[in-house]
Amino acid sequence: MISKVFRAIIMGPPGSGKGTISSRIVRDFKLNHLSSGDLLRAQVRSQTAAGLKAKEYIERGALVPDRLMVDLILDELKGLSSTDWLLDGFPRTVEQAKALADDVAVDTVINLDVPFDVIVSRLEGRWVHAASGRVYNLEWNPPKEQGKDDVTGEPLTQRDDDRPETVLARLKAYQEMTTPVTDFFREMNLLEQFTGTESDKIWPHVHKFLSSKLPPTG
Ligand code: G5P
Ligand code: MG
Repeated sequence: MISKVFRAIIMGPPGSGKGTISSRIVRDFKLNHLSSGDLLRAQVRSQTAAGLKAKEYIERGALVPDRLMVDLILDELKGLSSTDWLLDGFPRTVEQAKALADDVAVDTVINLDVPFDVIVSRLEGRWVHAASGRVYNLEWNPPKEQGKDDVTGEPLTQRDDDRPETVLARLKAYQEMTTPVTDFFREMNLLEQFTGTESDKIWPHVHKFLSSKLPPTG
């Protein structure tokens, strides 16, 4: 069997379940998960030059400028060049998609098509473990112990950009800037669309699709 690295992208509106589905993909297929949002938030916490610049955009639910994003992500991907990876939240503009396509060959793009009306309430109830990116929802998948991460026991926090007015700005940015990216990948015959309102119903379809591309490891 020819051994080749596998490169996947997961896309979808804010709150569509990219992080949730990614953690299941990582569990079953052992891809390296790189989330652009988690990476940015780590840069903000460490107060790097990129983090300081990105902060004001993230806080108002706007997209961080392309140049900064492309440099940050392509640099991270260099470190993962010999591994299978899953990129979550990048690219988000056609400019970013072109820069990525010029640099690496992507095998597939998983697009989570979740209606906007179910998203806002999900994000109000989201709590995260910032260091790992693990996500919880008070109603849907609460932590075992209230306010604490299941794995480390560390405190959970809420994201600043999950306030309802910021969520609306993020959805608008998605509609305007990221929907054209799905067309870009569709034209390249790379887009696999998964439509639904519940991650548990979407997940078996994603699992089946990925199993046809690479064997599950666990
Ligand atoms: P992020 O961090 O990439 P978003 O907005 O794309 O942020 P987000 O909010 O991280 O996406 P998600 O990962 O798609 O959402 O969703 P999730 O965390 O798995 O699930 C959301 C919530 O719903 C959780 O509480 C989960 O438990 C719950 N949930 C999941 N499934 C279900 C279900 O079936 N039912 C229910 N009831 N609940 C469920 O980007 C953040 C910011 O960073 C910048 C931008 O400023 C962006 O706004 N940024 C970029 N800027 C420019 N270019 C880029 N490439 C950028 N990437 C990030
Ligand atoms: Mg996420």
